[in-house]
Amino acid sequence: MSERSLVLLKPDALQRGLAGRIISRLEDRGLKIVGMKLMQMDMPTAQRHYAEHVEKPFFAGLSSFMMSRPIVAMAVEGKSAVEVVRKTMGATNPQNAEPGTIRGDLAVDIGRNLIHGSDSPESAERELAIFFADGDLLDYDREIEPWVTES
Ligand code: DAT
Ligand code: MG
Repeated sequence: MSERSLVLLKPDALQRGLAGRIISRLEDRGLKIVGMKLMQMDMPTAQRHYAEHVEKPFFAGLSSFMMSRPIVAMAVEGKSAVEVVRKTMGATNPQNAEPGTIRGDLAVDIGRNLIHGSDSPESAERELAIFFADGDLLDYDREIEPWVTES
């Protein structure tokens, strides 16, 4: 029943010190982190990840921005994770993103929109394989309480 989505915290998220707040919003929504790494994107990865946009006029700017500084790649899991991440992110152009969404609250420019989230379960599967090997993603339950239980 649960689903996984790829999330990228783009360079602006880390440069602006917003990584923690963005991750909190995803966790607050109930999503569980099942994979996470700090990395710097290279051109082969940018072309593969943004395959649908390679021919678009904005690809040059998009790819050079994505490669410019470190990003965080995350795999998040939960019920309808793909759609929940997209709704939590808000519209691609932050000027159209609703208040209450990550982009609607924290971003203003389509070229600096802080976060990527897969747009369908099929995209999620394809994109997760770009950033994570099978063994990188952990299958676990959240069952630790904030107190120690004596047995
Ligand atoms: P999303 O990131 O919401 O899935 P997308 O897949 O259409 O949006 O585009 C990927 C990224 O490319 C997007 O986050 C920002 C950039 N982008 C899209 N359309 C653009 C445009 N018209 N001008 C500049 N950058 C654009
Ligand atoms: Mg997209």
